Amino acid sequence: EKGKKIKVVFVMGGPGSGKGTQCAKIVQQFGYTHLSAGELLRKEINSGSENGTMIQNMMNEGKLVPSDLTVRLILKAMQESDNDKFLIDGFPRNEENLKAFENHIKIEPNFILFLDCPEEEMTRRLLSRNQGREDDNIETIRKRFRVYEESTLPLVDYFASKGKVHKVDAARPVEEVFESVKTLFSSTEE
Ligand code: UP5
Ligand code: MG
Repeated sequence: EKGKKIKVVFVMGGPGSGKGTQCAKIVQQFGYTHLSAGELLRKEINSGSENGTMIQNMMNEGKLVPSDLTVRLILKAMQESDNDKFLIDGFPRNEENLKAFENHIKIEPNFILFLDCPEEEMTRRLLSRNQGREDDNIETIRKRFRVYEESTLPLVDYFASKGKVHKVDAARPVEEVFESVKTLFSSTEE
């Protein structure tokens, strides 16, 4: 609805930290619209878009696709929704992503949900996921972790310096993680 204040939460965390899993539960309980940048990119590949091959190649190398492309997909999905609150999952992943987002939309995230999980546990989860994701092989997983460490974690630190980060211990079972997530989201509903 026009004029209504839009609420955005960035959901950040490493590959396999449980971003998608927790977002699905937040949607059920709190009525957000879930936009996973990775899912939007995978849909773009499957739609036979002219960018499909490029996106697929970058994902298979664990690399980040050009910011403008990802931002365009996110904005389009936001515009197609009537909702006024969004979980943006797996984005931004580096400073350039954030700049591109800010250039297109004058919205500050309300806060960042940061799912903190050790690599060992994330590796275990990704290798046993079995959902046919081409990037769930040990070579690509290692590359995804490297990009996460080099580009995404510094961005989490940046948001933390602005007091925007709510860190949750994501190494626990799904329901336990969600208990913490639930407490956080309950405290931010007005
Ligand atoms: N699982 C979940 N929670 C669990 C728990 N608490 N205990 C035990 N098991 C748990 O979970 C992963 C697996 O673990 C599942 O089997 C789940 O059941 C289990 P999931 O919720 O899927 O974790 P998630 O953090 O969403 O992992 P995902 O693999 O999606 O994270 P990535 O960040 O790697 O993937 P994404 O799709 O976001 O990005 C993929 C690629 O797209 C990137 O590598 C990059 O190449 C590209 N990309 C961009 O270029 N730009 C972007 O902005 C975004 C993506
Ligand atoms: Mg995911």
